[in-house]
Amino acid sequence: MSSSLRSLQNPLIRELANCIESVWQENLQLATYTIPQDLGYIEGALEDEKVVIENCCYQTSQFRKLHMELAQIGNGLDILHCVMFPNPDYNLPIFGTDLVGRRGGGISAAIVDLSPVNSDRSIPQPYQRNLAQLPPLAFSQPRDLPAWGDIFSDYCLFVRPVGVAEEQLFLQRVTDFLTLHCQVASRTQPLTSAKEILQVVAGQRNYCTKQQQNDKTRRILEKSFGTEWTERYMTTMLFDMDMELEASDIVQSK
Ligand code: BLA
Repeated sequence: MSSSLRSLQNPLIRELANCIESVWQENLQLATYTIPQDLGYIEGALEDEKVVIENCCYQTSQFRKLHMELAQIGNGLDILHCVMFPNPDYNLPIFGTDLVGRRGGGISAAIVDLSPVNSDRSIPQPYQRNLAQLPPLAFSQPRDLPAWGDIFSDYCLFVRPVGVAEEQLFLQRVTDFLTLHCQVASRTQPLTSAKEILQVVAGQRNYCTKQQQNDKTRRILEKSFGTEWTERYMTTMLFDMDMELEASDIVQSK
């Protein structure tokens, strides 16, 4: 990924972007993912402020899309967004993280989760065993999830980290979740039953539908790019449902 935007961003965002990329590279066999040509690098203007978005995607045998986005809104706001969408025949949770911060200032929102897609809303055993062993963390400013946030697991961490120590604690927790996720995913065998595959599809569909309801993301993009473009971006680049097509191919070939 081009480091042009990253080098200008809030230091925690820069550190997290570097960390995500190295954990991916160390633990997964990354292959190219073709981003629609006009959505890789995007510039817009929000109330006369420039918005720059850089997208970086890969795919692997377990994941249909690994997506990291860096955005710079005007001179003030920096954003890191990252989601790992498993293939529909892998019963894996969805790793997601979002960081929203000020360029010479602090981070207002920091969230990370391994979100369940099972019909019983649980994450697979190997995750639970490992996550239960992580030390509990105390942040001075925990944040409440919005109503659509019922997609997140009990392990979800959503805080406003205050000071370098809390920022580093958050970074460490993301690294732990991500490393565990890549390692479990690498050992996981694909599902063979159509019924189970369709359950994963339904779980991913619910995740994407709920994330698309995040008005804070939508509003920022709409102000800069308009409603039509934003709808396309949120449903193709951020939270696409391409697993539906892939799943029907897999189920038919069985
Ligand atoms: C919150 N997301 C936000 C906020 C902004 C954005 C401005 C409000 C920050 C605050 O309340 O302090 C903006 N986030 C963006 C934009 C993009 C983005 C513009 O990713 C991309 C272009 N959001 C995700 C993912 C998760 C997520 C993957 O993209 C979780 C895994 C969560 N963001 C999330 C949540 C909130 C948030 C839960 C708080 C929403 C609320 O309080 O209503």
